[in-house]
Amino acid sequence: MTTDTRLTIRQIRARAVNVPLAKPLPTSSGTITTVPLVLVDLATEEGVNGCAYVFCYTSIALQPVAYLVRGLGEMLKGDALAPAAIEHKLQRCFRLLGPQGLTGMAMAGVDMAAWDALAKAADVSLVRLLGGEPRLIPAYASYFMNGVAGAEQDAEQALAAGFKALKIKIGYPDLTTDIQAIREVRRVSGDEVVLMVDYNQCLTVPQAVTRAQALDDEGVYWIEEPTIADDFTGHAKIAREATTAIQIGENWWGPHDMAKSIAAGASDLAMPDVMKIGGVTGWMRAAALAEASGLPVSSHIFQEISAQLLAVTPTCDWLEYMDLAKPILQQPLALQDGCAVVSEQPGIGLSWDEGAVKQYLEE
Ligand code: SMN
Ligand code: MG
Repeated sequence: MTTDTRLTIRQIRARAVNVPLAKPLPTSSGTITTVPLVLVDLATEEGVNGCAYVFCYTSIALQPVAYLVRGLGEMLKGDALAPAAIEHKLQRCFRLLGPQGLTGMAMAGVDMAAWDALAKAADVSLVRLLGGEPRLIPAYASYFMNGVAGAEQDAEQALAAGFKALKIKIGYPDLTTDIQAIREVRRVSGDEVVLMVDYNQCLTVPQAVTRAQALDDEGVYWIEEPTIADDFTGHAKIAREATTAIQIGENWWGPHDMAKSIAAGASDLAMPDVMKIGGVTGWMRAAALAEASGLPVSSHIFQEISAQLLAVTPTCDWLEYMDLAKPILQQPLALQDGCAVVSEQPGIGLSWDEGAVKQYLEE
Protein backbone atom coordinates (compact mmCIF):
# COMPACT_ATOMS: atom_id res chain seq x y z
CA MET A 1 0.00 0.00 0.00
CA THR A 2 1.44 3.43 -0.85
CA THR A 3 0.51 6.49 1.15
CA ASP A 4 0.14 9.67 -0.87
CA THR A 5 2.71 11.97 0.71
CA ARG A 6 2.31 14.57 -2.00
CA LEU A 7 1.82 18.06 -0.61
CA THR A 8 -0.12 20.52 -2.76
CA ILE A 9 0.50 24.24 -3.07
CA ARG A 10 -2.56 26.23 -2.04
CA GLN A 11 -1.31 29.82 -1.93
CA ILE A 12 1.88 31.88 -2.02
CA ARG A 13 1.75 35.22 -0.22
CA ALA A 14 4.28 38.04 -0.73
CA ARG A 15 4.65 40.92 1.70
CA ALA A 16 6.94 43.87 1.01
CA VAL A 17 8.64 45.22 4.11
CA ASN A 18 11.05 48.13 4.15
CA VAL A 19 13.11 47.99 7.33
CA PRO A 20 14.80 51.25 8.36
CA LEU A 21 18.49 51.28 9.20
CA ALA A 22 20.11 53.03 12.17
CA LYS A 23 22.64 54.40 9.68
CA PRO A 24 23.17 54.06 5.93
CA LEU A 25 25.45 51.25 4.74
CA PRO A 26 27.92 52.67 2.19
CA THR A 27 29.74 50.64 -0.43
CA SER A 28 32.00 51.90 -3.22
CA SER A 29 29.15 51.24 -5.67
CA GLY A 30 26.21 52.70 -3.79
CA THR A 31 24.65 53.02 -0.35
CA ILE A 32 22.07 50.75 1.23
CA THR A 33 19.63 53.11 2.95
CA THR A 34 16.94 50.63 4.09
CA VAL A 35 16.54 46.84 4.12
CA PRO A 36 13.85 46.10 1.51
CA LEU A 37 12.67 42.50 1.94
CA VAL A 38 9.90 40.51 0.30
CA LEU A 39 8.58 37.92 2.73
CA VAL A 40 7.34 34.80 0.97
CA ASP A 41 4.81 32.54 2.74
CA LEU A 42 3.84 29.33 0.95
CA ALA A 43 0.77 27.44 2.21
CA THR A 44 -0.16 23.87 1.26
CA GLU A 45 -3.60 22.24 1.22
CA GLU A 46 -2.30 19.86 3.88
CA GLY A 47 -1.59 22.68 6.32
CA VAL A 48 2.21 22.67 6.05
CA ASN A 49 3.59 26.19 5.46
CA GLY A 50 7.00 27.40 4.34
CA CYS A 51 8.57 30.83 4.48
CA ALA A 52 11.60 32.67 3.14
CA TYR A 53 12.68 36.20 2.29
CA VAL A 54 14.41 37.86 -0.63
CA PHE A 55 16.53 41.01 -0.34
CA CYS A 56 15.78 43.65 -2.97
CA TYR A 57 18.77 46.00 -2.33
CA THR A 58 16.67 49.06 -3.23
CA SER A 59 13.11 49.83 -2.19
CA ILE A 60 12.07 50.59 -5.76
CA ALA A 61 12.34 46.83 -6.48
CA LEU A 62 10.10 45.83 -3.56
CA GLN A 63 6.65 45.97 -5.15
CA PRO A 64 7.73 44.53 -8.54
CA VAL A 65 9.32 41.52 -6.82
CA ALA A 66 6.29 41.05 -4.55
CA TYR A 67 4.02 41.23 -7.59
CA LEU A 68 6.13 38.63 -9.42
CA VAL A 69 6.02 36.27 -6.43
CA ARG A 70 2.23 36.56 -6.27
CA GLY A 71 2.06 35.83 -9.99
CA LEU A 72 4.19 32.71 -9.53
CA GLY A 73 1.84 31.68 -6.74
CA GLU A 74 -1.12 31.80 -9.13
CA MET A 75 0.84 29.70 -11.65
CA LEU A 76 1.74 27.09 -9.02
CA LYS A 77 -1.67 26.73 -7.31
CA GLY A 78 -2.57 23.03 -7.19
CA ASP A 79 0.95 21.91 -8.11
CA ALA A 80 2.93 19.46 -5.99
CA LEU A 81 5.31 20.87 -3.41
CA ALA A 82 8.28 19.58 -5.43
CA PRO A 83 11.07 22.18 -5.69
CA ALA A 84 12.87 20.52 -8.61
CA ALA A 85 9.65 20.29 -10.61
CA ILE A 86 8.73 23.86 -9.66
CA GLU A 87 12.17 25.09 -10.78
CA HIS A 88 11.82 23.28 -14.10
CA LYS A 89 8.37 24.80 -14.69
CA LEU A 90 9.45 28.33 -13.77
CA GLN A 91 12.69 28.20 -15.76
CA ARG A 92 10.60 27.29 -18.82
CA CYS A 93 8.14 30.06 -18.01
CA PHE A 94 10.92 32.67 -18.01
CA ARG A 95 13.04 31.17 -20.83
CA LEU A 96 12.22 34.03 -23.25
CA LEU A 97 12.29 36.84 -20.68
CA GLY A 98 15.33 35.43 -18.84
CA PRO A 99 15.57 34.01 -15.31
CA GLN A 100 17.94 36.75 -14.14
CA GLY A 101 17.14 39.88 -12.16
CA LEU A 102 13.72 40.33 -10.59
CA THR A 103 12.37 37.12 -12.13
CA GLY A 104 15.29 35.17 -10.65
CA MET A 105 14.73 36.79 -7.28
CA ALA A 106 11.04 35.86 -7.25
CA MET A 107 11.76 32.28 -8.34
CA ALA A 108 14.39 31.91 -5.64
CA GLY A 109 11.99 33.18 -3.01
CA VAL A 110 9.46 30.54 -4.00
CA ASP A 111 12.17 27.87 -4.10
CA MET A 112 13.42 28.68 -0.61
CA ALA A 113 9.91 28.74 0.83
CA ALA A 114 9.12 25.43 -0.88
CA TRP A 115 12.19 23.72 0.60
CA ASP A 116 11.32 25.22 3.99
CA ALA A 117 7.84 23.68 3.76
CA LEU A 118 9.24 20.33 2.62
CA ALA A 119 11.60 20.21 5.61
CA LYS A 120 8.78 21.20 7.97
CA ALA A 121 6.60 18.44 6.50
CA ALA A 122 9.37 15.99 7.43
CA ASP A 123 9.78 17.72 10.79
CA VAL A 124 13.52 18.21 10.25
CA SER A 125 15.87 21.15 9.69
CA LEU A 126 16.75 21.87 6.06
CA VAL A 127 20.30 20.57 6.54
CA ARG A 128 18.93 17.19 7.64
CA LEU A 129 16.44 17.06 4.79
CA LEU A 130 19.41 17.55 2.46
CA GLY A 131 21.25 14.68 4.11
CA GLY A 132 23.61 16.69 6.28
CA GLU A 133 24.25 17.18 9.95
CA PRO A 134 24.01 20.53 11.77
CA ARG A 135 27.48 21.76 12.76
CA LEU A 136 29.24 25.02 13.58
CA ILE A 137 30.00 27.10 10.49
CA PRO A 138 32.95 29.55 10.62
CA ALA A 139 31.52 33.05 10.31
CA TYR A 140 32.92 36.49 9.59
CA ALA A 141 31.42 39.77 10.68
CA SER A 142 30.67 41.82 7.58
CA TYR A 143 30.90 45.60 7.64
CA PHE A 144 30.58 48.42 5.18
CA MET A 145 32.73 51.30 3.95
CA ASN A 146 33.03 53.10 7.25
CA GLY A 147 36.31 54.98 6.80
CA VAL A 148 39.52 54.45 8.74
CA ALA A 149 38.00 55.41 12.10
CA GLY A 150 34.99 53.21 11.33
CA ALA A 151 37.29 50.29 10.54
CA GLU A 152 38.69 50.58 14.05
CA GLN A 153 35.18 50.47 15.53
CA ASP A 154 34.19 47.55 13.29
CA ALA A 155 37.22 45.54 14.38
CA GLU A 156 36.54 46.26 18.05
CA GLN A 157 32.88 45.27 17.63
CA ALA A 158 33.75 42.05 15.80
CA LEU A 159 36.27 40.99 18.44
CA ALA A 160 33.84 41.81 21.24
CA ALA A 161 31.24 39.60 19.56
CA GLY A 162 33.71 36.71 19.43
CA PHE A 163 34.37 36.71 15.68
CA LYS A 164 37.72 35.46 14.44
CA ALA A 165 37.19 36.96 10.99
CA LEU A 166 35.74 40.15 9.52
CA LYS A 167 35.26 41.89 6.21
CA ILE A 168 35.39 45.59 5.45
CA LYS A 169 34.43 47.34 2.23
CA ILE A 170 37.08 49.47 0.57
CA GLY A 171 37.50 51.18 -2.78
CA TYR A 172 38.21 54.68 -1.49
CA PRO A 173 39.24 57.32 -4.03
CA ASP A 174 42.87 56.61 -3.22
CA LEU A 175 44.74 53.37 -2.50
CA THR A 176 46.35 54.93 0.56
CA THR A 177 43.02 55.04 2.37
CA ASP A 178 42.30 51.42 1.43
CA ILE A 179 45.57 50.41 3.06
CA GLN A 180 45.02 52.67 6.08
CA ALA A 181 41.66 51.03 6.74
CA ILE A 182 43.20 47.56 6.48
CA ARG A 183 46.06 48.48 8.81
CA GLU A 184 43.63 50.01 11.31
CA VAL A 185 41.81 46.69 11.50
CA ARG A 186 45.12 44.90 11.93
CA ARG A 187 46.21 47.34 14.68
CA VAL A 188 43.06 46.56 16.65
CA SER A 189 42.62 42.88 15.90
CA GLY A 190 46.21 41.63 15.54
CA ASP A 191 47.49 39.22 12.91
CA GLU A 192 45.44 36.19 13.96
CA VAL A 193 42.09 37.54 12.82
CA VAL A 194 41.15 36.65 9.22
CA LEU A 195 40.48 39.80 7.19
CA MET A 196 38.60 40.03 3.90
CA VAL A 197 38.06 43.16 1.80
CA ASP A 198 35.30 43.93 -0.70
CA TYR A 199 35.69 46.42 -3.56
CA ASN A 200 32.08 46.04 -4.74
CA GLN A 201 33.04 46.23 -8.41
CA CYS A 202 34.37 49.79 -8.31
CA LEU A 203 37.71 49.39 -10.10
CA THR A 204 38.74 49.06 -13.72
CA VAL A 205 40.89 46.00 -14.39
CA PRO A 206 44.16 47.98 -14.52
CA GLN A 207 43.24 49.82 -11.31
CA ALA A 208 42.35 46.52 -9.68
CA VAL A 209 45.67 44.91 -10.66
CA THR A 210 47.54 47.86 -9.18
CA ARG A 211 45.54 47.88 -5.95
CA ALA A 212 45.52 44.09 -5.54
CA GLN A 213 49.29 43.94 -5.94
CA ALA A 214 49.65 46.75 -3.38
CA LEU A 215 47.48 44.74 -0.96
CA ASP A 216 49.41 41.52 -1.50
CA ASP A 217 51.63 42.17 1.53
CA GLU A 218 48.74 43.14 3.84
CA GLY A 219 47.75 39.58 4.82
CA VAL A 220 44.22 39.86 3.41
CA TYR A 221 42.41 36.52 2.98
CA TRP A 222 40.41 37.56 -0.08
CA ILE A 223 39.83 40.57 -2.33
CA GLU A 224 36.17 40.55 -3.36
CA GLU A 225 34.68 41.79 -6.65
CA PRO A 226 37.50 44.16 -7.56
CA THR A 227 35.93 44.88 -10.96
CA ILE A 228 32.50 44.61 -12.65
CA ALA A 229 30.82 41.42 -11.42
CA ASP A 230 30.19 39.78 -14.82
CA ASP A 231 33.63 40.63 -16.24
CA PHE A 232 34.96 37.12 -15.74
CA THR A 233 37.90 37.71 -18.12
CA GLY A 234 38.85 40.82 -16.20
CA HIS A 235 38.66 39.06 -12.85
CA ALA A 236 40.79 36.23 -14.26
CA LYS A 237 43.49 38.73 -15.23
CA ILE A 238 43.42 40.27 -11.76
CA ALA A 239 43.60 36.78 -10.23
CA ARG A 240 46.67 36.00 -12.37
CA GLU A 241 48.44 39.22 -11.41
CA ALA A 242 47.71 39.20 -7.66
CA THR A 243 48.79 36.68 -5.03
CA THR A 244 45.86 37.40 -2.71
CA ALA A 245 42.83 35.21 -3.45
CA ILE A 246 40.16 36.82 -5.64
CA GLN A 247 36.59 36.21 -4.47
CA ILE A 248 33.42 36.62 -6.56
CA GLY A 249 29.99 35.01 -6.84
CA GLU A 250 27.35 37.12 -5.12
CA ASN A 251 26.21 38.29 -8.55
CA TRP A 252 26.13 34.95 -10.35
CA TRP A 253 22.60 34.52 -11.72
CA GLY A 254 22.19 30.78 -11.45
CA PRO A 255 24.66 27.90 -11.82
CA HIS A 256 25.13 28.69 -15.53
CA ASP A 257 26.76 32.02 -14.68
CA MET A 258 28.92 30.28 -12.10
CA ALA A 259 30.03 27.70 -14.68
CA LYS A 260 31.07 30.48 -17.08
CA SER A 261 32.99 32.21 -14.29
CA ILE A 262 34.80 28.99 -13.37
CA ALA A 263 35.59 28.28 -17.03
CA ALA A 264 37.15 31.75 -17.29
CA GLY A 265 39.23 31.18 -14.14
CA ALA A 266 37.69 34.35 -12.75
CA SER A 267 38.27 33.64 -9.07
CA ASP A 268 40.16 31.55 -6.53
CA LEU A 269 37.11 31.29 -4.28
CA ALA A 270 33.33 31.20 -4.71
CA MET A 271 30.59 33.03 -2.81
CA PRO A 272 27.20 32.32 -4.36
CA ASP A 273 24.25 34.35 -3.13
CA VAL A 274 21.46 31.89 -2.31
CA MET A 275 18.85 34.22 -3.88
CA LYS A 276 20.68 35.00 -7.11
CA ILE A 277 22.08 31.47 -7.56
CA GLY A 278 18.52 30.10 -7.56
CA GLY A 279 17.52 29.29 -4.01
CA VAL A 280 18.25 25.95 -2.37
CA THR A 281 17.97 24.17 -5.72
CA GLY A 282 20.46 26.52 -7.33
CA TRP A 283 22.78 26.42 -4.35
CA MET A 284 23.05 22.62 -4.38
CA ARG A 285 24.04 22.72 -8.07
CA ALA A 286 26.54 25.50 -7.33
CA ALA A 287 28.04 23.50 -4.46
CA ALA A 288 28.62 20.60 -6.85
CA LEU A 289 30.29 22.87 -9.41
CA ALA A 290 32.53 24.30 -6.70
CA GLU A 291 33.52 20.86 -5.42
CA ALA A 292 34.36 19.68 -8.95
CA SER A 293 36.49 22.80 -9.45
CA GLY A 294 38.12 22.74 -6.00
CA LEU A 295 36.71 26.14 -5.08
CA PRO A 296 36.07 26.91 -1.39
CA VAL A 297 32.49 28.16 -0.98
CA SER A 298 31.39 31.05 1.22
CA SER A 299 27.92 32.53 1.49
CA HIS A 300 26.56 36.02 0.76
CA ILE A 301 24.12 37.55 3.26
CA PHE A 302 20.92 35.43 3.81
CA GLN A 303 22.74 34.05 6.84
CA GLU A 304 19.95 31.85 8.25
CA ILE A 305 19.44 29.64 5.20
CA SER A 306 23.12 29.91 4.23
CA ALA A 307 24.10 28.27 7.52
CA GLN A 308 21.90 25.27 6.66
CA LEU A 309 23.32 25.06 3.14
CA LEU A 310 26.99 25.51 4.03
CA ALA A 311 26.61 22.56 6.41
CA VAL A 312 26.03 20.33 3.36
CA THR A 313 28.50 22.10 1.07
CA PRO A 314 31.59 19.93 0.51
CA THR A 315 34.02 22.87 0.18
CA CYS A 316 32.41 25.01 2.93
CA ASP A 317 34.57 28.03 3.76
CA TRP A 318 33.00 31.09 5.50
CA LEU A 319 29.47 32.29 6.35
CA GLU A 320 28.87 36.00 5.94
CA TYR A 321 27.27 37.33 9.11
CA MET A 322 25.30 40.46 8.25
CA ASP A 323 22.06 40.45 10.23
CA LEU A 324 19.88 42.31 7.70
CA ALA A 325 16.60 40.52 8.53
CA LYS A 326 16.98 40.66 12.33
CA PRO A 327 14.31 43.39 12.87
CA ILE A 328 11.56 41.18 11.40
CA LEU A 329 12.66 37.81 12.81
CA GLN A 330 11.62 36.34 16.15
CA GLN A 331 15.13 35.08 16.74
CA PRO A 332 18.43 35.82 14.98
CA LEU A 333 20.92 33.24 13.76
CA ALA A 334 22.78 32.02 16.85
CA LEU A 335 26.54 32.37 17.19
CA GLN A 336 29.01 30.35 19.24
CA ASP A 337 32.76 31.09 19.43
CA GLY A 338 32.64 33.06 16.19
CA CYS A 339 30.72 30.36 14.37
CA ALA A 340 27.13 30.21 13.15
CA VAL A 341 24.96 27.63 14.91
CA VAL A 342 22.82 25.80 12.36
CA SER A 343 19.22 25.85 13.60
CA GLU A 344 17.68 22.48 14.48
CA GLN A 345 14.16 23.84 14.15
CA PRO A 346 12.15 22.28 11.31
CA GLY A 347 12.91 24.05 8.04
CA ILE A 348 15.28 26.98 7.61
CA GLY A 349 14.69 28.26 11.13
CA LEU A 350 12.92 31.50 10.18
CA SER A 351 9.89 32.86 12.06
CA TRP A 352 8.50 36.35 11.42
CA ASP A 353 8.03 38.91 14.17
CA GLU A 354 4.55 39.80 12.93
CA GLY A 355 4.42 43.01 14.95
CA ALA A 356 7.58 44.26 13.26
CA VAL A 357 6.39 43.05 9.87
CA LYS A 358 3.19 45.07 10.34
CA GLN A 359 5.23 48.12 11.34
CA TYR A 360 7.42 48.01 8.22
CA LEU A 361 4.87 46.65 5.75
CA GLU A 362 4.58 48.54 2.47
CA GLU A 363 1.18 47.76 0.91
C1 SMN B 1 27.00 43.60 0.02
C2 SMN B 1 26.59 44.67 -0.73
C3 SMN B 1 25.30 45.18 -0.58
C4 SMN B 1 24.42 44.59 0.33
C5 SMN B 1 24.84 43.49 1.07
C6 SMN B 1 26.13 42.98 0.91
C7 SMN B 1 28.41 43.11 -0.19
C8 SMN B 1 28.84 41.93 0.58
O1 SMN B 1 28.72 42.94 -1.54
O2 SMN B 1 29.46 41.03 -0.01
O3 SMN B 1 28.63 41.90 1.81
MG1 MG C 1 30.35 41.64 -1.74
